[in-house]
Amino acid sequence: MLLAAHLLTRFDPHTGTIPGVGESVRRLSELAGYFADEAAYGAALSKGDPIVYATSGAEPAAGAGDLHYALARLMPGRIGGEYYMTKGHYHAWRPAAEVYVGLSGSGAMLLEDEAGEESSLVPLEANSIVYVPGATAHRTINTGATPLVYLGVYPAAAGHDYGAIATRNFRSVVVEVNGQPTLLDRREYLAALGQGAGAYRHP
Ligand code: S6P
Ligand code: ZN
Repeated sequence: MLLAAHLLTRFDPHTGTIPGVGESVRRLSELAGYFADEAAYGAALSKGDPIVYATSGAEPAAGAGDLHYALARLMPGRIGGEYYMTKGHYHAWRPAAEVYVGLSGSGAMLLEDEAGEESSLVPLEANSIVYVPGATAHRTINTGATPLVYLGVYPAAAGHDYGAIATRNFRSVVVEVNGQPTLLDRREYLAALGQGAGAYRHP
């Protein structure tokens, strides 16, 4: 059955908003434990609690073959050397893949396999599409100076598993080194910060 109200959604590619649809907002205070440099995180939070990212989801239908999608706006910024980023997650239904379409701004997606052995940093910007395979942890990172806006499309049955990332985080961090986004081993970055490998939570 064609549900006319669900067939077309107009959105603003510069803000990642859908007129008339509320956003789900993630502020800096909700990202405790995600950024590697805990001293820099505490210092930033003492100055305010800015919005780091906001999402607007659409769930037109929830049948076995249906799709859900979400627009997101990830703000520019850094905590220490690490760029503003999303929490990141696996899909609760592990085989569920996802397609990301960059709409404005510039950044990247950090993708990791579940064993934590492989990390890929894939550019995400206007006119680019990133395919996230199933069973892959995915986090979006804004490496630019303007909001990074993108669309993600995923199976309605995907669900979100934040627990694994909240517990052990990604194996890699993306930090600015000599003005360039650089993928580093979390353990080595923490050692360089003087926080020691004890703060590295991946098994
Ligand atoms: C949903 C999709 C995105 C994220 C968004 C926020 O499957 O991957 O819409 O929800 O990038 O990230 P997170 O990790 O807080 O859900
Ligand atoms: Zn996802």
